[in-house]
Amino acid sequence: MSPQGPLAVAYLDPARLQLQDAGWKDGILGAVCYGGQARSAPADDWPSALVGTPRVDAPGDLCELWLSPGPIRSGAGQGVAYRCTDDLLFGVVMESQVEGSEAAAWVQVAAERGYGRLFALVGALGYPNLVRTWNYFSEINTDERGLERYRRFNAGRQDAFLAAGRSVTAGVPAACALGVGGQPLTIAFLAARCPVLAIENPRQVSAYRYPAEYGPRSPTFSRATLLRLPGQEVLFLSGTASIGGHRTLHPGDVAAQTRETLANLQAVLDAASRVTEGPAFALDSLYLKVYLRDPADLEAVRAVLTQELGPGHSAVYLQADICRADLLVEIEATVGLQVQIQ
Ligand code: 3EB
Repeated sequence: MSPQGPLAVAYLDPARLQLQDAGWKDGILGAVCYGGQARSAPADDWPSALVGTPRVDAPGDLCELWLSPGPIRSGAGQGVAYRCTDDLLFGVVMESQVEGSEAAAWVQVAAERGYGRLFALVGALGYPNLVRTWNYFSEINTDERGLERYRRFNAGRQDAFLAAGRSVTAGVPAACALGVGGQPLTIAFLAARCPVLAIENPRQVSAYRYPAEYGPRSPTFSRATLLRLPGQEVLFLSGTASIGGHRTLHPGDVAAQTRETLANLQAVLDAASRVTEGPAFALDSLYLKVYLRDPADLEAVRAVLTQELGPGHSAVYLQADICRADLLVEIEATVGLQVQIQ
């Protein structure tokens, strides 16, 4: 595994990790392992997120490995395991459910604490710029004392940004937030020493400006971030769904939601292509991660992707709850780095 730039990613079945040579781990920043069978981390000596999203398009689990030619250092702080290069830091924050009096608004408390620890860590180590966060927790659409859990998560997340003295609009990370049964709050993140360029979608109201009908505190994320590393530009596209302006479009119609989502991804790519120093970003060259609320929608969604992107496109499908009850599908992607699929 020798990525050509400072950052690369590999996708493989975690069952195969043990079969590799001893030295291969040196290039790994961290891992996010997706799948219902992912009961244990592939190794305990680097940051690993275990995300219980069943894979719906193939058997087995999917392990996403973030790679760098290094040199890579390991550490832990604020209870967070991390690995870092001179440019980048990858870590995983977990907050388990607390029983008792706090349990009522658990996700809100957990998000505030988890992001608080994250900010303390990256601040102390000198990687202040959040590039990308991946957020997973259980029962995302469940009402928790009169407020949907996702909305409580948004309140806790935004409070942590404010408590850390951070803007909740400018330069916020690309992100996704998905519901996974039985999942403790799990936040995988990539942070950088260098500034990160946030990119918005002209077809959508910025999430951090969503009106109060979507909850008392707006979600704190950008539609995409562009990371400029030495000799490499990497674009992180946030989880993207069938939202126009701030409204859900095509409720109940998964094929139409998929087409709308692709139009949104295209609009974000167009915006990013206006600021990149490299060639324009193309939708059909992305490696897509597709979250489906209902696994029975696999063929309908895949048919749209094949029609719009051609049979050569790359996508992997996972089952998860999307953060609005009327959204059936959400798609995220990363582009500009070498992707190894094994
Ligand atoms: C949306 O556009 C759909 O709360 O971190 C997408 C990506 C969504 C990230 C988050 C939520 C988040 O509002 C949901």
